Amino acid sequence: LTQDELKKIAAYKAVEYVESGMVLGLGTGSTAKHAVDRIGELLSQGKLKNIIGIPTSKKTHEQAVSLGIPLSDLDSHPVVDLAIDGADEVDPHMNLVKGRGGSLLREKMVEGACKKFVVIVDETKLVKYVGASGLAMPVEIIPFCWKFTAIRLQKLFEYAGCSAKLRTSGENGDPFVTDNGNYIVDLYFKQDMGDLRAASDAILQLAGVVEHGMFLDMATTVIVAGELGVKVTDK
Ligand code: DER
Repeated sequence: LTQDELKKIAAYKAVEYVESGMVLGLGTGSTAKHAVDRIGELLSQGKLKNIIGIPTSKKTHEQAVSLGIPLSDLDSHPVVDLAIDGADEVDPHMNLVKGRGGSLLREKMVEGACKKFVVIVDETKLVKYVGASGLAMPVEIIPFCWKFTAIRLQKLFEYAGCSAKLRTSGENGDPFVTDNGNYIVDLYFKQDMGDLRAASDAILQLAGVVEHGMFLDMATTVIVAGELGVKVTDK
């Protein structure tokens, strides 16, 4: 099975939790895309009715519009019944790294407002500890004096061998700009950060930081699709 086929299997399994009448958080990324497609399909077949989608990015908003999924926002629906979204890393405590697609802020707002948050991943996303993949742990920051903020983030995690890099988009090397008009500094770790809650608090205390990509104690269910089958873990 290809990685994308595994993503699709996890996504379809998650959509089994969707009931008619729900307000749904619609995730962002290549795995969540399959879940949104599936919801659109069930709606068009009349197997799901009266769904309201709360998209976690402009990209997902466009996908949902093209599928005819009725959409709204957190102002109109401050409580969301269920969110389905992917993740870049899942640790053994169901802590996540998200945001490698750049949508972490709206994802965290929507998923923080959910009664249930179902995470869908293929098995390559499982890690021993957050940051262990050596891939980015994103931090959304305001553009003003981004270098000042990036250096302070790097210093914060010197003990974990952290390096901070401004995310650029395209070949011209311009800074990547999020849906919210902010920049992203990607943090790369060589060792375990240790106490993630303390790390989260330290990041958010830096003036100029908007949000980070660690989703701690937020997932209620994790669905992992692997070569040997699908594994569902509840909090
Ligand atoms: O950017 C994000 O938060 C995405 O949900 C990411 O975490 C997972 O993206 P993928 O499903 O394309 O791997």
